[in-house]
Amino acid sequence: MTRTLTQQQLDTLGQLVIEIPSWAFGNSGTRFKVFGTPGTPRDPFEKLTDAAEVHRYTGLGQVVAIHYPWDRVDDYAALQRHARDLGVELGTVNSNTFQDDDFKFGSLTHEDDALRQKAIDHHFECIDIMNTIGSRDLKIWLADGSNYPGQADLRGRQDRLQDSLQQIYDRLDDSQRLVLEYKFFEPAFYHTDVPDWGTAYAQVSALGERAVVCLDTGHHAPGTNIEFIVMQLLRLGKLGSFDFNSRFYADDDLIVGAADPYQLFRILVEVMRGGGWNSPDLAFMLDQCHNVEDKIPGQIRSVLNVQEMAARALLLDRDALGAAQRAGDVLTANEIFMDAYQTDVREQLAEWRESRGLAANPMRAFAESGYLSKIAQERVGGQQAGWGA
Ligand code: AOS
Ligand code: ZN
Ligand code: ZN
Repeated sequence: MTRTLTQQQLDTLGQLVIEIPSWAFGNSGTRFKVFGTPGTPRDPFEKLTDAAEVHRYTGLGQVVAIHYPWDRVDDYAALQRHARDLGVELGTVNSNTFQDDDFKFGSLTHEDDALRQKAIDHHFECIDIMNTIGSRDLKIWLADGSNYPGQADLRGRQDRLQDSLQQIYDRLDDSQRLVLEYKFFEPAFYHTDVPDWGTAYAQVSALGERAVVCLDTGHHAPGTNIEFIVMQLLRLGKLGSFDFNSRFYADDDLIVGAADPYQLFRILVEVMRGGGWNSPDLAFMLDQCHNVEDKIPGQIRSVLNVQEMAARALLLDRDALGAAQRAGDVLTANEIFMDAYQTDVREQLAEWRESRGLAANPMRAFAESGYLSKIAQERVGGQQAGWGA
């Protein structure tokens, strides 16, 4: 069956905002090698200049998430002004307690009060930045955990985590949110202090209404039904944001929709079922690294993949699906679901883009713009994706 998006569905699609990570524009790699890319940004201002290219060609990527201290600058108001001059906006501030020797055995969970305070203070600094740039979300991902049974007191660490998060939460104002991201392994391999949505949910629920969970699609054991978790957190009013990416094996941080586009579709169906991308406030963030591909087109491909799957999720005939579900008609229900997933929306989206003054084919338009060779000539000595900060 051929299905096309209605004007109303296109309008809903037009409200999709994707938040792109500043760190996607720096060089990154694995523990084996970091390949440098000519033209890599030399500072956070240049990362924003590159991020704005994604928005220029797609009309998506209006918001850019920053990572502190990777994106350390003297003047955050100037960084926000620079973003706005480029037509984008700074968004989520991501904290970082995973690169400091002091936090080898934990940060917000640390046994040593002085070191735990240092980790809390780091988050206070992030909140100062948020206040300067007018950011809503403080996102916390912790590398805290242990490698060997017996190494750590699992329960004591949960208690200290709760106390640390409470202090951080209390520092936020009424318009700001604390977003806690979970991950079941890495860099710790025996236990992680926030391994799963249940732990994240328990921790944020104890804090208050403005504490929510971030679901990174690469942070689950193989075979996990991620869309079920999306549904449950939305149902509980506790899903605050996504870190979208795709993975084949571990936390691969590959282009969203590259490994398993059907999973992305299923997730977006639950987002629609839960109220859509703007209700409740849900940050559609990407958390990706481009190790071997060019970074700006890597991000353009990513936001287009999200948009395309969002369009297909909008095409799902919910009334017919509901009727088939109620009738116990398993195969018709599945057919209706697959019909939406298998609809090719690319041509319609290209026409729609053109009608909004955007390039029909953003990947090609960017490639033809010559931007990559321009920055390769202009910029020398780009930094890594923040690790050099
Ligand atoms: C780490 O695995 C997480 O996905 C975090 O979101 C982290 O802050 C981000 O990936 C940057 O390294
Ligand atoms: Zn993440
Ligand atoms: Zn991750």
